[in-house]
Amino acid sequence: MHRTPSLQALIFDVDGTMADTEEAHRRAFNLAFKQRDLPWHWDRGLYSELLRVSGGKERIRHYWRTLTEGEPTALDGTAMDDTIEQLHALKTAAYERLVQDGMVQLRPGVQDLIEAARAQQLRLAIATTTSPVNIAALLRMALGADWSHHFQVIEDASTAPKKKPHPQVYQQTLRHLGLPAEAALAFEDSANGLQAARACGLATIVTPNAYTARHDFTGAARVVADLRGVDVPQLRRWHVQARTPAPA
Ligand code: XBP
Ligand code: MG
Repeated sequence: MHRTPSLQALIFDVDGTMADTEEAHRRAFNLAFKQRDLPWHWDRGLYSELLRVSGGKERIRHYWRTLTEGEPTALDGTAMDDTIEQLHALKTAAYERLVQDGMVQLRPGVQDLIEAARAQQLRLAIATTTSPVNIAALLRMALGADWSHHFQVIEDASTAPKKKPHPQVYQQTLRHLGLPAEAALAFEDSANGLQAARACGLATIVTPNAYTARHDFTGAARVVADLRGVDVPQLRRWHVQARTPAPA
């Protein structure tokens, strides 16, 4: 009989899971558009739709294409690529300032769980589609200058260019951990993230937020409001339950 490996690693998504960052991202995108004198403004309703496209650059490109659908755009591909790169650099700088100004905190229970997991020798990893600058800005504020020592593997937009729901970021995380999916739990907030984790066979704990509350979380091992009070024994129980086939 195939024994389920014990729980050895926790793999965290960043945006929306470790912290409610998307409001800061949304403001940063709008600041960048303003800096480039573009008449674009992403309100919460539009941003909620645009969040179905993972990756800031991909999101800008998707939005731009919807604006110019059917029209011969004045910009050729290279000019559009350059403009998107410049806009995203402005946005990332604006996001970093907003985080440094204290706009974003870790969600309830996240820091306690990270510390408890480390104390109980669970390995920690990050699997995100966001940019490395954004991870550092958030976790330096939340966990201190040595934040990266908490995580053995960090896979992000710079190392896994194919964005969720593509499973690349989770595939690379598991490979660099040297673990099978059965030995880990993933933590996500969105349908794209859940699909990427499930595509790798990862049991996934979902903590929705205001932007993702209505997403489809079919296949999640658990959907909980947040990680408040969730400890390592609880995760071990969820891990065993997720890997135990339901009675026929
Ligand atoms: C969420 C994303 C990111 C952020 C914006 O990442 O899709 O694109 O919205 O960050 P995850 P960037 O939930 O996987 O952490 O502009 O750097 O992409
Ligand atoms: Mg997320």
